[in-house]
Amino acid sequence: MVLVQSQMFSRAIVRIPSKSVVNGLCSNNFGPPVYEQAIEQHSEYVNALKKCGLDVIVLDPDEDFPDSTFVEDTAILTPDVAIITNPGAPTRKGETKNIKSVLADFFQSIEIIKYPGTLDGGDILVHGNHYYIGLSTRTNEGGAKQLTKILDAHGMSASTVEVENGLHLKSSVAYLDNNYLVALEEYAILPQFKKFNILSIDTHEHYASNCVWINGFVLVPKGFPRAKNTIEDAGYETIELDMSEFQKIDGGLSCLSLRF
Ligand code: CIR
Repeated sequence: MVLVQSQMFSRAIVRIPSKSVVNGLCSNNFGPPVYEQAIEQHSEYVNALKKCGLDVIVLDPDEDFPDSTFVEDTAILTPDVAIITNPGAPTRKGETKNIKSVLADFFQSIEIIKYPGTLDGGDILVHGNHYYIGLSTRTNEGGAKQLTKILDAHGMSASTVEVENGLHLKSSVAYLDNNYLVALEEYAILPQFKKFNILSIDTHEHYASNCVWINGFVLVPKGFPRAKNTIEDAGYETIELDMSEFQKIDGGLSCLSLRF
């Protein structure tokens, strides 16, 4: 079996939460995030990215968009091309406008997902040159087809996965490296993921299946001891971060940055 190493990252883009983050979209009853705590947790997140060796590009808050701190949803970054998404939630579509100009400094080739296709970055799981596209309430068939065509033109491949639990595909699945896939137990049994060494996460710790591999470290959310142990037992050094305020509005660790 070929062990696919994850791409080493050198940079990340993040956006500081706006005061309007308290109005972020949510599907649970945790109540609104506390702005000051969100700012503190975001700052710890940036420190963790730096500890992983990344140069962090920090964008100003955008009050017009309550969910704009979740920059991952606005673009897919590959070694050759950056793809600006068309987020599936109507209140998030405008978030892409500022990202394009930031990415233009780093990518010569920029493509765009267009209406009626919709696609959120949180639905894209990368494994080497292959991209798993989650079909969710945010990402539709049209968006998946457009992304597949763009990736194909750049020598990469894609396939789709139905997202039946969780907001995005990556709310439940994370690729680390060397064939290790962290997956919520019901995703762990999908035929598409049979070839991976699965680190299975039980339903009670579902939130922790959104973790992020960065240059050998794995960022994990605080308060999920079984998931943390499972990842550490596989040989990874974890960095635990308090994500309580972002969890309240369905945001996880991967959503807070674009890594490249
Ligand atoms: C939303 O519902 O769009 C935001 N409140 C959370 C987005 C989380 N993003 C992600 O999982 N990539």
